[in-house]
Parts: sequence; structure tokens; C-alpha cells
Amino acid sequence: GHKAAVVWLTGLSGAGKTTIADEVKLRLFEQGVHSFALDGDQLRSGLNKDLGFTAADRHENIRRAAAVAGLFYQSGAVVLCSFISPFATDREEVKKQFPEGRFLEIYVKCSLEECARRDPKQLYKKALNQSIPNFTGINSPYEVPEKPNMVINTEHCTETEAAEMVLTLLQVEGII
Ligand code: GGZ
Repeated sequence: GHKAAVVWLTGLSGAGKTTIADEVKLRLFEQGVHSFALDGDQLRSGLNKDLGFTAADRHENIRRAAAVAGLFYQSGAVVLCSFISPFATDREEVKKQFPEGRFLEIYVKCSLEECARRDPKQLYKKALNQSIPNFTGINSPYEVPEKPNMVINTEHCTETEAAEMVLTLLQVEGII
């Protein structure tokens, strides 16, 4: 068996949060571990449709995301959450809702330059042309986690290596 846990991936847009979560989800499924992935795009297209990207809206986005994560946690799943979650206070609030050792914060690190180079959705291009207000890293802040459980630098590792790092953390923490 496995324990319920919340794996919280934080980092810039394009850093690789959702990509890592998808790979971890696949690997956990192969091991018979029940996981569930939540991310900004998905929640913002439904439950959080009313929210934009001001600091207040991001705060509310994270509050609701944590509430949903809590429901899946209660069902016994390993919940993989991918949200920019740029504010340290918001991330600390989420952490408080889960028992010690059941909330793992992972900083998905990637330089702004590299994220802007990848730019899969051409959002950085638009943001740099000033056509997107409050874009993280351009005209909205990102507070780097001070004591994350793990840092994954996606400029220096493959998707597979990143997923293996997360799986190792889950093993070390006694979740799987
Ligand atoms: C940041 C934005 C913005 C602005 C749209 N700033 O890489 P993506 O496209 O697929 O994921 C990003 C997503 C961020 O949503 P989150 O819910 O994770 O943000 S937060 O935790 O800060 O509430 C990006 C897209 O939405 N996007 N506009 N202005 N990202």
C-alpha cells in the first residue's frame, strides 16, 4: 500500500511542472499507486474560471486548489499539484493543511531566459510585448521557495530523470 500525500510543484510558467507531474503519474500508475494530477490550466478552465492573475486572484486560485487537493488527499491519493504559486505565504498556508511529511514542496527551477526560449504557448512573447498584464517573471513576482523538500533544475535534467527524483523523494518519505 501507499500513503496519501500532496506533491506541490511550484515554478515559472514553462519550467516543466505539468510535464513532470504527468510522467510521475504514469510511473505511479504502473506501480499500482493511486494518484491524481491538478494544475492551473485545468482548474482555471472550470472551477476557477472567475479568476485572473492579480495577486488577490492567485491567492484565491491557490486556496481553492488546496481545498480540491485536500479532497483527493482524503480519498487516499498521491495528489500531484502543478501551480506557479508565486507567493511564499500562499504555499505556507497550503502546507499547514496537511500533516507533517505528507506535503512535499518541489521547486521546479528553470531560468526565466530558458522558460522564455521554450515558450510553448507564446505567452512570454506576448508578455514581453506588454500585451499580458501580471505575467509571472515579467511584470509579476515569483518568490523562490526557501526550504523546499526538493529542487529540480529542468535545464540540467531530462523529464525521466526529473520524474525519478520525485519517485525517490516519495520512497524516502515513506509515501510509496
Ligand atoms: C502566469 C499565466 C498568465 C499570467 C496565463 N501569469 O504555462 P501555462 O500558461 O500553461 O501555465 C500558466 C498558467 C498559470 O496558472 P496557475 O494557476 O499555475 O498560476 S498561479 O499559481 O500563479 O495562480 C500559463 C497561464 O496560466 N497564464 N496568464 N499572467 N501564467
